[in-house]
Amino acid sequence: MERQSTEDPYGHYVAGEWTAGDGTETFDSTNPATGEALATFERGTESDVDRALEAAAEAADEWRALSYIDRAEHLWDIYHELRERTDELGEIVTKECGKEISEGRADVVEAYHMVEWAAGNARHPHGDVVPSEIASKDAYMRRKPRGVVGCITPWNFPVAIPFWHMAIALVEGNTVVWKPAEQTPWCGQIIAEMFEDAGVPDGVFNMVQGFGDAGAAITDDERVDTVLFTGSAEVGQEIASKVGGEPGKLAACEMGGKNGIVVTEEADLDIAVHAAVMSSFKTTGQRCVSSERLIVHTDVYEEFKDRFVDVAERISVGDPLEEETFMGPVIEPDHVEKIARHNELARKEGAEVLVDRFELGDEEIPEGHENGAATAADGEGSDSYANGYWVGPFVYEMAYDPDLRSLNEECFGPHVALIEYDGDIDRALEIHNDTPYGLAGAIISEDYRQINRFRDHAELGLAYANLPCIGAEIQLPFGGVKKSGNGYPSAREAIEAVTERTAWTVNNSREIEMAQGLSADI
Ligand code: UN1
Repeated sequence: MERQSTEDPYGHYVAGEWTAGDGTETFDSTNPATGEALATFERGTESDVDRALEAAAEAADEWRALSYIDRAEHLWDIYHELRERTDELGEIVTKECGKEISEGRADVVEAYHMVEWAAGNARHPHGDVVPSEIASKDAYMRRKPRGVVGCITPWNFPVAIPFWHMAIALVEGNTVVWKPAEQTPWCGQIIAEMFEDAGVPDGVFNMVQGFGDAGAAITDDERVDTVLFTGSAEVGQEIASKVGGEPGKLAACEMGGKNGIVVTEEADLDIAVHAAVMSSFKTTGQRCVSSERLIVHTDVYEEFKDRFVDVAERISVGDPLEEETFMGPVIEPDHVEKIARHNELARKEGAEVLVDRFELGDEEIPEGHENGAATAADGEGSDSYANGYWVGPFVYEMAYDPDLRSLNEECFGPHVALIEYDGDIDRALEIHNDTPYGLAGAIISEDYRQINRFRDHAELGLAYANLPCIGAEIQLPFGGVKKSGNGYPSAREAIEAVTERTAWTVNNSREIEMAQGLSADI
């Protein structure tokens, strides 16, 4: 991507054209490791969204008339491009959202896995042959696209999650209007260029850059048949209740969690510490599946605590472009403040603080990577990492109390509570399930009875045994229960949200015969 001047910001992609739209404001994409602007983008308005929706509605008939396989062909082009450009795009993900470089690449890999799944699925059966009570009747379930799908995606997986939503929606025959997260518009721009290069017909894929007002203009519009949302609990809840209340409109929303890992008295502590560190600190705690509660049996508590604290004290926070870095910066200054408020709240509620690296010492601030501070334009190095949004681990010990806000409210950062429990697996489950959320969680145990009890009774969408609670593969359902969401905006389950089911019944005789013994005499 060539850097443009602020006089010439990147625009929206609507009806197969690049457009500046009619907004008067622009915004910058920022490298969180340096605080420097990467590129400038038009801020979309309601009328920009209106045109995108119009284009999507107009393109719907022709797109749905194509075969599944023809639609998927366009996605295969994108699949190959994502594969070939994984390293380059991974670096852009890292520069724009601060995730360390293996995570930047993994984001792109996850994206092409989803595209592969969706495009490959075009050659799989779509629907069911269903038995009928009447021998002369044939009965089927057939799928049809719902129409226009609005996609609102977060910054923490700026390539993967857009494809979770859009690959399935498009292959199933829907047209799409997408708003990328305002923190990662550069990734949005690149993805839109891929759709353009893949020759997706005009109006089938539309992208409007912008903020929550543009997002609301998409979700609230009556031309949108399905909303797919991944992001914060507040916004997701608003969308789910608003859209859910409108007959004929569907929303599948996946939000955050206050995810927990249960370490039982049977646990292998090597696995426990490793899984807890991965779950709490990878992505600097900014996954919706990141863990903020470690619920540890009293018999192994002290040893687990010592070992976990030891790793949290030394884990590397640093240059996200370096392969050996474990944690990059957090996304933006407001997020640094939010994490500070959560750390403060824990203290106020009586936390025993075990590790506080919130304010990294000067010597811990990474030095500039030779490319790290580069803007999209100059590609030159600089040492401006001192202006990045750095936050280190905050680990605290807290006696369990169901009313503590610290144990219930999601921080979305490297902020984690150790909670000691005494008793059996049911006591651990009671503590584990006592949050408003239910997205991801794990049990670390060598006892299959404890493991199976967790599987059956943990209130979760994604449950793991002897693993971190991050790192789901795309072919599994991804969504949660309780406040974590009302649906699955990805893979097989997303098909339910972007298709209508027709119960299709055909009579093969010249008589009308009814089911349920209903008389057909007239
Ligand atoms: C998110 O945290 O917002 O399971 C998505 C994982 C990734 C997706 C995370 N595959 O960790």
